[in-house]
Amino acid sequence: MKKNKLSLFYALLLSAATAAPLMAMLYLADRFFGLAFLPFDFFDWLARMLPGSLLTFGIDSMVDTIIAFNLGETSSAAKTAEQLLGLVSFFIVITLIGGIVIYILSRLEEKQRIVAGMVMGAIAVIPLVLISHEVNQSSTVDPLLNSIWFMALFAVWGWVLAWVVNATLIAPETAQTEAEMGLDRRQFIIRLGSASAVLTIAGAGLGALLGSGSNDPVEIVVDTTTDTMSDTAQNLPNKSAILKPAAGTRPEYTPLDQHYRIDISARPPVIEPETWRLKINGLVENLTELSLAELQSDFESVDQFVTLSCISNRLGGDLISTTKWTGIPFSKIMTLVKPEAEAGAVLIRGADGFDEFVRLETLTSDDRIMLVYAWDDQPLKQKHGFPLRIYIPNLYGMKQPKWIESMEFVSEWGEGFWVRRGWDKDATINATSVIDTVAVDSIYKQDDQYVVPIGGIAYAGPRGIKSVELRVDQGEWQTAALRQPISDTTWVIWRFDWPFTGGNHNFEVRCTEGDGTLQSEVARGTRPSGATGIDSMESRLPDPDSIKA
Ligand SMILES: Nc1nc2c(c(=O)[nH]1)N[C@H]1C(S)=C(S)[C@@H](COP(=O)(O)O)O[C@H]1N2
Ligand SMILES: [Mo]
Repeated sequence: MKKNKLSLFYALLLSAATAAPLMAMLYLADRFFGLAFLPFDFFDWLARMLPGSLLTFGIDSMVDTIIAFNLGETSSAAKTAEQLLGLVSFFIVITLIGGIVIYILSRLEEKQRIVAGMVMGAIAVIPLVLISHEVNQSSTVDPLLNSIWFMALFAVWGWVLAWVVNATLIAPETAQTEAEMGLDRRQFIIRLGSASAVLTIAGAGLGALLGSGSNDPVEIVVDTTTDTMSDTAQNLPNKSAILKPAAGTRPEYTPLDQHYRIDISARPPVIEPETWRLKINGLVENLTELSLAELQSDFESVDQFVTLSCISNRLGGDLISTTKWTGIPFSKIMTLVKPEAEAGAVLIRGADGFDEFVRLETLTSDDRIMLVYAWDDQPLKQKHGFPLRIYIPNLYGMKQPKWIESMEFVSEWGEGFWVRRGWDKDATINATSVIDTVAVDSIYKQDDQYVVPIGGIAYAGPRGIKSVELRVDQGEWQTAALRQPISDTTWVIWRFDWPFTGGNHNFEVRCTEGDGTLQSEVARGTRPSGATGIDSMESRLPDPDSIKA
């Protein structure tokens, strides 16, 4: 009889076989009914609990991988990597819990196992229920219903575990020898594994197929023909600018579906526009609540073309994008709520639990600061902060909360989400310049000489760009031509047409801010204050004499 008890290793093996279908069921329910998907909640919770350095290390390693393997655009690939990490870590946790449950069950009387399994399953899920309750913002279902669903599902899971234990332990009794017993167990685990795989694939496949999109209830689908540029993109304020970008320069106005996205949740919070209110409280004379409709109709809207950059954007990276922001000037809110004299800062909270303090001094320093409800002339996309975010020029994205729920006027500034995790407390944008292209395919002849267009962007937030310089093979810095920017808060496109010589060349770029300050040439990584340094590119050019006209 003693031999019949399961080893911990075997218990874990059996448990692993049940973990995948369990996750598939969670996924199915999420896709069909909008129930919370525990694996992502678990990861979001981990991300909030882990020390900042570890979190940054994790994100950095993912970005490294993405860059190394050229896995496409950084921010969406990072989001996918996060979700994968969520699935893997959840699988491990479930396997461990299930392994322990099996281990215990195998030591109970056979009659007790089913009830004990169901009870243990339901108890084991309680911490996960609490976690989900704490962090989930994307489920469209009442939290109580979510909790009931989890308890029920995990009770069933416990029942399955008990069944698995019974099946494994009963079978060997009919076996005559230990060798046969081992064979039986092996056959059983193979069958269990196959059943598990079939269930998992069926569940996940069904979820992906039938429930696609059901999780984005507020995503407003506008029929924009994907290949053509939006009206806004075609009618930019600088459309008559003379200088054309060198071929291969990133789009001056980022197509909205290509705008980078960075935030702390595997899935963006879902906010119902009808019930959502912006709450403004704390040290103000007029405590105020505003609906989205009121924000849009009671105040005159303003527009600003903005380049937003993440403090995690590496030198030459793609966590920087440009679009049109629409909203109301923050000064109008100040007039409305009348801050008290002691107010020194505003604590802005997002629906995802993100928070950030901004000094009142900063909030009143620039009349372009605004509460934003539209991007690219459309309501904010869910992932970009629907229904409301803030724009504060001169600061990296980490200081500009999305999904704003409340703004509390407080006496003193404090550390916000990323500052508590070791990032710069001011997060002022660093001037940066980038080479996007050495357009070898666009070589052309000018005054009897072949030239190659070289181009890219330069950006110093609202401080503007005065000049951009390029140097080839460590030679003299030479002034590039600048395209008139879309606005005084967007990046500037530069271009340098170089009368080249054949062979391999090294190109470097640097810029000077509006007030004459040269950008930092010191090579420095993103953490804690944003990357700086000289961006460079190597390129091989043909021998001009060998080019046929
Ligand atoms: N509520 C909330 N706001 C947030 C964040 C977040 O995680 N939660 N991330 C910030 C960071 S780090 C950046 S770079 C910008 C990115 O905005 P985007 O994803 O719309 O491009 O949002 C900022 N606002
Ligand atoms: Mo960021």
